[in-house]
Amino acid sequence: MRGVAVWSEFLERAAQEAMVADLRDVVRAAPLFRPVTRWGKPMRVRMTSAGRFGWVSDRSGYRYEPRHPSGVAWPPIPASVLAVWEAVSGADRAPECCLVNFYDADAKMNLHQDRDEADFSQPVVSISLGDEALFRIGNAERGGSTESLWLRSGDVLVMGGPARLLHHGIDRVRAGSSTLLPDGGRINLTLRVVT
Ligand code: MD3
Ligand code: FE
Repeated sequence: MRGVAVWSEFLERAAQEAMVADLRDVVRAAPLFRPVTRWGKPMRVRMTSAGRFGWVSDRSGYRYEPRHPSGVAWPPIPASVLAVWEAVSGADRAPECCLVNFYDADAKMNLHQDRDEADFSQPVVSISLGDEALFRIGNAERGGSTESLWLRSGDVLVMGGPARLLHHGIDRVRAGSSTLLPDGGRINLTLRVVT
């Protein structure tokens, strides 16, 4: 799909459950927070990170920081998550950030580009867990045609090469479509090389 490699059901149920358990440790050390845009508008998605850097947004803008807003270092990226990068990325570097996005039933993410990283030749790997979400992908420039795909729990995407700078977003989450998370919702992990 537009140069994005789609690995449907890459993770089986037991592997998804183990990854969620690992992510509970991440969120305990670095609690989810709701970033605001540089215009002060709260985002719909709650976030945290693992790794050497985490992605933050506030009135100063979007950037990577070595610490959670509370001042603690980000916890390490779980081995279960690193193993997915090793298996699918084809990259010669390790990821420096695992951004954790949590979507409740009403959350969405507007079309955007990921361009806060220094080296766009490095891919981004995405892992979906929990409720299904309608993913939309467009073009490197703003506007033009888009394509949509429902992402399901255990699906993995790899954005490399020209796909790395395509606009993308999440239009909606299908509440109650997965039993993975006891209280529902969707987790998306994106693994990135930052520097
Ligand atoms: C295509 N996350 O965190 S993952 C993000 O489901 C983000 O939470 C969405 O966009 C989510 O920045 C989409 C799939 C994805 C991630 C990065 C991409 C698709 C991409 C980078 C370039 C092109
Ligand atoms: Fe993105």
